[in-house]
Amino acid sequence: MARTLIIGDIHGCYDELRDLLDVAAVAADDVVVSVGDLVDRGPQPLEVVDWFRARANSVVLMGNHERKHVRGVYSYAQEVARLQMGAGYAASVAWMRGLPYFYETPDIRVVHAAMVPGIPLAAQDEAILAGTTAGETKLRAHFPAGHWHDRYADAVPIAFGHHVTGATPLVREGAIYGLDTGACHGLRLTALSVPDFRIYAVAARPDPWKATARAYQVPVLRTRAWATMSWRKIEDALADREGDAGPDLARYTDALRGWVAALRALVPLLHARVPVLATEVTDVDGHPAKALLFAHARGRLTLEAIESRCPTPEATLALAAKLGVPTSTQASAPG
Ligand SMILES: [Mn+2]
Repeated sequence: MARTLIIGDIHGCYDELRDLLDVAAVAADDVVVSVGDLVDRGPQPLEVVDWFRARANSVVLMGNHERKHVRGVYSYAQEVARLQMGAGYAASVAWMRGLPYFYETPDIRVVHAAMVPGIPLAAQDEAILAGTTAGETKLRAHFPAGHWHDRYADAVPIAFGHHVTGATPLVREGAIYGLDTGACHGLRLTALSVPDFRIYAVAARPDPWKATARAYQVPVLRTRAWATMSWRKIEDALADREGDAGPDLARYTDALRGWVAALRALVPLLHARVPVLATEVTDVDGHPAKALLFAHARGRLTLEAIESRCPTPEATLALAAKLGVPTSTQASAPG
């Protein structure tokens, strides 16, 4: 008889998914259900997504991590996943848009994060089901003390993920099955088989997210639009990293800070350039730097005025071009 195999948060851990399917001896007519959070943190998100997209008897629920991609709410883990998935990213996110928020059979209910007991799944708040930040806040309002699943007494048992329960699942037989056993943090990937209510689990590789976070520090920094960022934002972005510093990080950030310093050093040169330019220009009115030339003519050209016209690398380079100051060494951010 065909089973339903419900798998906890996979988070890009494709090797562990394959191990788990082997251990559970999944057959073609078994229904494989993911509680959601297929992507982010682990090494192979696209392989995981493609496996589910290609499998006929499968269901994937909307996790809070899929919601982030669907809504374009990016923090570091989403930026890494976008790079990992490369050319397959856009189609994967388009597919994520259509994911359901729950799955239900006469034997089992499945949600990503939580539900309010006693209310039908179709009437639940999607933010609570998916475990978004707003959903977590709403859930706390329903359960100011304790967990939603402590109060769960509905007739059909429920499986969910979202909160890491440790290396073993959170089980109250016949009632609740918390299946997020932290695969992406190096613990385990766990599944519940229904209707036999048997648990399968496999060990994860050593801390996949730690390794992935390190490996993608420089690739993620390379995607930043440095040229149009303020000096403060550049400094914040360089300081903002996830996990231990990877081997290439210091080299890249040093190169970028050197580029910023060279651009900042242009400002006094641009200030000093205006009086010289004034002696060269015959048609001040038609010159691209006419405002600065007029300010100089009135004796009002301050260093601060130049500074305020250089809020970003791009603006600094543009002003240098207007004033005829060569910038070949500062022209582009380090690659
Ligand atoms: Mn998760």
